Amino acid sequence: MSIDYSERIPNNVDLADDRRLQRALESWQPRFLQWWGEMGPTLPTQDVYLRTAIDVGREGWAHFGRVRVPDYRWGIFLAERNPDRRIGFGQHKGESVWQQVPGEHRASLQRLIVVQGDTEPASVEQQRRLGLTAPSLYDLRNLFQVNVEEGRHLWAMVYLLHAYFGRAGRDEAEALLLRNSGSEDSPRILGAFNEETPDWLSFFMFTYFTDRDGKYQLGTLKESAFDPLSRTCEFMLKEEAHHMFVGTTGVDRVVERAAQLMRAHDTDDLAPFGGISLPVIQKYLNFHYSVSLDLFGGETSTNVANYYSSGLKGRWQEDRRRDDHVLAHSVATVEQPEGDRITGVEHPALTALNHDLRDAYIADCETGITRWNRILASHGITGHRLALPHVGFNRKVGAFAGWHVTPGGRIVDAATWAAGRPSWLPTPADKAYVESLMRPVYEPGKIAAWLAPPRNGINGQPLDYEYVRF
Ligand code: BYC
Repeated sequence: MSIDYSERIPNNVDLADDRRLQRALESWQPRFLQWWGEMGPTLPTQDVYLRTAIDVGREGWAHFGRVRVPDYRWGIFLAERNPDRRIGFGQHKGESVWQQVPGEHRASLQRLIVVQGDTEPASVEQQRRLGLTAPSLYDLRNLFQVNVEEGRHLWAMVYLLHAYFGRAGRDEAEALLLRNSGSEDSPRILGAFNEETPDWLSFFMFTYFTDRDGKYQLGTLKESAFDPLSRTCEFMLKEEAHHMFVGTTGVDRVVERAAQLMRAHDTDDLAPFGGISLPVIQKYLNFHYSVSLDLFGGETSTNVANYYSSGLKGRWQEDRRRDDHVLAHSVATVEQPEGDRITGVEHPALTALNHDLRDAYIADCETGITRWNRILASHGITGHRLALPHVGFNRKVGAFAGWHVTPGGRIVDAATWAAGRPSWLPTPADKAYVESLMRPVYEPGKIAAWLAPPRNGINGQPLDYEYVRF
């Protein structure tokens, strides 16, 4: 199912057949470009070696080439339609999927699409200054790739709002460009998207932990009975894989350089040698992991029970679950704080679905920890381990909000928390140190000293390829 690039808005949804929709989106397009100009990457470039989607099929969907970033062809790409697709869960299980939005689910679906859409431009805003300090042209190119694709994911949600939600949808599409990350007056909807991404260690942690929340949320929306949403998310997930690759391998490289310096100088304090010490890496990890856990909403939620029962949002890999896919009589155990202990409490499985998704996410996050500890071990470093903090650590949303929980999972009082905080979360001094390492390295093949080089180039290109030209 190839994409028509002769159109003003590249698409595979036969936009030309619906003049009204086409006109509406064409009038949103200049506003998007204006937003990109004002809130997108600040670094001017001549061109960047980027991939662009040319097909939505399994093989060969991407084309690589040098692109002037403002000329990137953002468009509307949905995975191929399966005419036999049926609803896989909830009260409508077994019925045909919906090609239109049922009136009774309009508000909820719109809300889910707006929340999803809001995160995409938010991340571009958070990352807009990182181009000024990239550790290599390879990394700079990856940043731009992530940014243009987040821009396209915004297009994906805006298409749904315009095509299926009438006037209210068009208004929401406008509003997606008006809220801004970190703004006092009109912030982005979800907490993590109002945090700063001021340095590249934060960027790697963000693409590891926060983009991974995106993978899981998109995975649940891919199950949706609303077929256009499902198809959109299916294709977005393809693009998302590279974003998490950037995070995984980015942290790999920081850990690798830390390990090399620890061995070479027989010390844990890497500041004199221009590396990032493991305790600082751990603190950044603690921060990004805990704010990303907040993105799953409350452990128990009637919203999610309703989304599931009515077919709007499924579970991660719904079709691999061996149960009735209705869950009316199932229960699940959820940890929650009680006095000075954390206990498991049984809830109806339906209300615990955010927790269910979060569990799958946590298991996935553990794979990164295993890999980074393996890198340390391969350098003979056995006394230090990275670890995920306890789920209750540093939480603002859900059962642990308002509680003080240590990374090890102990409930403590406010004073103990305040005393421990500098060893658990990045301090102003940690941030200033990481910031001091952020110097652009824009000579082809060269790389900043605080991280190891990548193992491979992009799309088979050598590491000294000129990935970005100025
Ligand atoms: N911050 O019933 P509750 C991505 C609100 S990332 C602020 O516990 P629910 C990406 C909630 O909206 C994936 N508010 O939770 C990554 C609700 O408000 P209303 C983004 C929050 O509804 C990197 C109230 O609190 N996609 O794609 O079951 C780069 C009670 O909530 C937060 C999605 O999230 C928070 N953290 O689940 C680029 C998917 N958490 O409605 C992109 C769409 C909760 O009572 N969204 N609230 O006014 C959803 O599925 C759900 O809305 C949530 C919350 C999972 C977010």
